[in-house]
Amino acid sequence: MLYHLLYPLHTTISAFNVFRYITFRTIYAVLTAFIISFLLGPWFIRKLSQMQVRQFIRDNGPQTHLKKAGTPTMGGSLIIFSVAAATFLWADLTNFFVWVVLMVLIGFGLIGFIDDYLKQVLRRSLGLTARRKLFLQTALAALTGVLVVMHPGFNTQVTLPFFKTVSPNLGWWYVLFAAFVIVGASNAVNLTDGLDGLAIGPVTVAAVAYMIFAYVAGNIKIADYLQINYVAGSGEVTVFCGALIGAGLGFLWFNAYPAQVFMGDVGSLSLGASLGAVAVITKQEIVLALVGGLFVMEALSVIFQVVFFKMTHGKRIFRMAPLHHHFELKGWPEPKVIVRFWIIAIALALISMSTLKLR
Ligand code: 57M
Repeated sequence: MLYHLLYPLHTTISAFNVFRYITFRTIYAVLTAFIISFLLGPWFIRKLSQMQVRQFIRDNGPQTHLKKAGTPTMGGSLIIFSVAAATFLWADLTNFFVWVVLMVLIGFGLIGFIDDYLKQVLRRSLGLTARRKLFLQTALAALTGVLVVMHPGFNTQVTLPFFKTVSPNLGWWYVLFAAFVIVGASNAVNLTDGLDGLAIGPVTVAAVAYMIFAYVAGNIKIADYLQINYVAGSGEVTVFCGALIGAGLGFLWFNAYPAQVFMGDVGSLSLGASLGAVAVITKQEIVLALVGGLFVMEALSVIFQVVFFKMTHGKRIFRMAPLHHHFELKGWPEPKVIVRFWIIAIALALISMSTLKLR
């Protein structure tokens, strides 16, 4: 919005030329989203409490979690509001990809919202059935895939990290692939969201990595120099990633141990899906498994645990899945698990950035 209002005035006020730059607008998107979520946070948490939007805790989890009963949840709605408002203010709203990522953020947010709402109304920790949730997620992710594949100039090749000459062209199969990336990311972040700050920290780290990927993919000179896929228009997604970072930090302020609020499915599903959509748009799809390696680890721990549990009629690989519960039950204090997982997420994001050069 500000870009459309103020940039045209640069002919009279030359300082307004600065609104042209993605870097400038991204910095302000970070700050705007941070300030919104930080300032509205206390009011929003109070409202959630008054409306009795409080977490029900399952009694089969680690005992340390029982004291978390009653913590307000669905704080993800504030993250979505902050990201959308900051993107709206600072991005070029004629850009197609900006609308695609906003659609994914809000659409997956709605799915999560329905799930959370059912949990609140039914007053138990189960919401939408897994099958219904997966159906809604897949439908929205496939629509996203169709929209990007149909966008003029978008190529359907997949970028393999470390191999610059191998990039298979999937044609229309790319829609399925994109849907898999988006749904997978959405669910993996959801599984990770089980300790204070455990999901939002690595989501913010991944948003930093994708902010850089989006900037280079959208800049023809840098993309050419690095020999990566140039995606015309994807540079504007940098502003969206900036808004994610700002909103993520603002939310972490309140979600840090001991959490005053949880994000709920409305937050975890939408944030994961948004990262997936950004990975698709910037053509850094496979590397998401590395940037978000922590989420992959958590999801794999669940898959292995469930398969092993079924095959052996009740034996377990981990004390409890997802992985963070395993370490909790081993006696690590919650903040130790959280910070160590953050350290892993930062290291993985750094390694993933090196794929821009190591090709
Ligand atoms: C949601 N949600 C948290 C909060 C958050 C297939 C199975 C492994 C699925 C998995 C599952 O349901 N995972 C997805 C995880 C819940 O948090 C709410 O949910 C939102 C995210 N969707 O925003 O609203 C609890 O997590 C804790 N929490 C925090 N801080 C936060 O900032 O402490 C969340 C955010 C909160 C709070 O305690 O109540 C969750 O864990 O429910 N299921 C599981 O994770 C279960 N694992 C399991 O059953 N494992 C078995 C299987 C695989 C064989 C095993 O290993 O033996 C465990 N989860 C819980 N208790 N709570 C086990 C039982």
